[in-house]
Amino acid sequence: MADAEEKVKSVDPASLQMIEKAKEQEISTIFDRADKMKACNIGLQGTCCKVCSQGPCRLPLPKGGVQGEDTRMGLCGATPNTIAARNFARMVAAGAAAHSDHGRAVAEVFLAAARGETKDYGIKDTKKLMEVAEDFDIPVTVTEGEEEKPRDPKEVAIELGEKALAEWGKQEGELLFAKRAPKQRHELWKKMGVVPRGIDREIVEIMHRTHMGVDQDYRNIIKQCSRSALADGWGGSMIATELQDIMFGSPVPIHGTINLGVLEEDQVNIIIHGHEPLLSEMIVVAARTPEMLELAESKGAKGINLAGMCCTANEILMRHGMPIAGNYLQQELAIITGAVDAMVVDVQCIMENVANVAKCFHTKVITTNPRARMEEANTVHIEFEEHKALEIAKEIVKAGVENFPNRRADALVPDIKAPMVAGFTYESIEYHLGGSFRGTYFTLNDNIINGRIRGIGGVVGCNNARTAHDSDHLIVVKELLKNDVIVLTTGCNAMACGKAGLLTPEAAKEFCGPGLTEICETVGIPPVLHMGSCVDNSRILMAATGVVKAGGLGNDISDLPVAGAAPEWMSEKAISIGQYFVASGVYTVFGVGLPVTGAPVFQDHLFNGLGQELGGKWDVSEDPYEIARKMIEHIDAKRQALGIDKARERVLFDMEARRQLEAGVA
Ligand code: MSK
Repeated sequence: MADAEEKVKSVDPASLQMIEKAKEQEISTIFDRADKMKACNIGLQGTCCKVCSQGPCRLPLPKGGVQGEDTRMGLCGATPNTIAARNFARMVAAGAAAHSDHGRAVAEVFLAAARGETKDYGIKDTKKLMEVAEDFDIPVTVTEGEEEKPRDPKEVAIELGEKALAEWGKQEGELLFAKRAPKQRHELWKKMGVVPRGIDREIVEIMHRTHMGVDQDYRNIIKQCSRSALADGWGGSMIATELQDIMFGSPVPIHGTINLGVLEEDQVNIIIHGHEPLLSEMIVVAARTPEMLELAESKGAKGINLAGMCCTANEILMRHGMPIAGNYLQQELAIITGAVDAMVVDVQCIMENVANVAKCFHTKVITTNPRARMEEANTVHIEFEEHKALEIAKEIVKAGVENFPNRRADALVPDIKAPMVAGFTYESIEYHLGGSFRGTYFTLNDNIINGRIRGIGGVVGCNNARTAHDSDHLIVVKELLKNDVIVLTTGCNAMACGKAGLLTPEAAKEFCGPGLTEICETVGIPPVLHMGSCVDNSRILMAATGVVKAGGLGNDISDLPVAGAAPEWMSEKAISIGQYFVASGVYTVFGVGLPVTGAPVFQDHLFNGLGQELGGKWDVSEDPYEIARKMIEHIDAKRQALGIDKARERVLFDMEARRQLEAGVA
């Protein structure tokens, strides 16, 4: 496979070192498997139907495209549009379910904590508790005689927990956070009939409608996609973010370090990988107890080093400044360092192969969630239970510490890591770019209007083994920065940016156009604002809403000079996120490819039809430069529509800059 070997697998030097080590030791990683296994062409087009046992019916595009009438159909008569729309909808349902089930688990623990049923969790942000309670129509004051007094936070928290949890099972009405959206957006949703009723209901309805022989109109299917995705973004995900902030503390900008070099050769290294912060918060507490530190010392270790991976990493970074070992495509590579004593996993984005890689080293893989166990005999299951969370966290840390003496001599940690600043939220952006006195997004808007900031790019999402690791993320983000577009980021994109040094205030001078450089230097912020994990994309929705509400840039999110992208997306959650951004009015461009090309009419509906209905629409490009160009063009069109466009030159990368970026050195 000479050809495959020449393909750039990553632009991250630490990852490349470990990919090389894996090759030398003949350990299979996703990077080799991506070379060996080609994707199914019909699946890629989205036109393989397997919703009944008469198929799978495969409807690839004919060579040269559809000429004349499209007569393709499955055994039941399902058209390519129906099939692709059903497949797409099921991705939305799975993604919305994953985020929302995370949110449900948080709401359950929140309620247990509020009721005093678990002593290990409490309320850390009372101010936010009261603010969120008000959005849930919960009274936060009581009248005593003539005096109005704040209500007991405990009482408010119980009521909030109950109301939040009820959002999953509601059958009618509207999700309570729907009215957080700009008024015009909320009205549009009502007019279109896409305001979510209850979180579970919308997801179940997608599964029903996409069952064999039910919804046979791709436009009607995609309408339910909007409703279900909105139940994720403005429901399950937003509730998760808000309740996590109240319980664990709202993030504020904080320093951190990222990349495989955060692993310490002389300490116990425990990687916490997955998504839900419920257990990882407790593991942070457990690892700092004298009992665990003494145990580590007795085993010959100089301490206990906790490092995160994937979105759990973002959660514990944002609130505790804990180091991040890497993003999605680095999970096998972290174990290949030989320095990981335990990898603790919960839900989502955990590759099954980590158990196989762990067999080649001493690493203990510990599953912790009843919804996500592993078959491999070398994994152990220590189940999280909120009523004895700290006790279980200690048991997990102990397992990692006791494994330290089993480490082999050939551990090799790449000496590569980068400093970064994370922890930006809707509220902290308001503070940094609006000012504590004004308490709005006024200054941000002002700088968008005067053109120093050309627009806002939300760049988020996964890594994908079909593209060079981190490369497309970085190209898109650097192109935007060069053109004065400030970037809000979450998930694995945030980690790619962190590794490349984009999450520091100093990055502004090196990477940004003059207007954005001036703002970042004046305010002292990085040009890329790390806003958290996948569920924290809800923070981006709230930031966009904050901009609308501050005034001067239209009345709806769809009026703003804003665009979204997921250059290296891979998970179903990304599709749900994309759909809720689109339904919220955001032009959203995905990289890698979307599984809709086999159904051109349905694709056109996503790429154009939705724009007319919702003001937001999908787009796709496998070229990251084109993704950035499309985003900037959209931003400029919005500036023009708002009458705030100025003659300004777009900065284009010359060939040398492109080559350097592709080589990962720019
Ligand atoms: S971890 S969903 S690979 S962003 Fe949230 Fe990264 Fe995508 Fe998982």
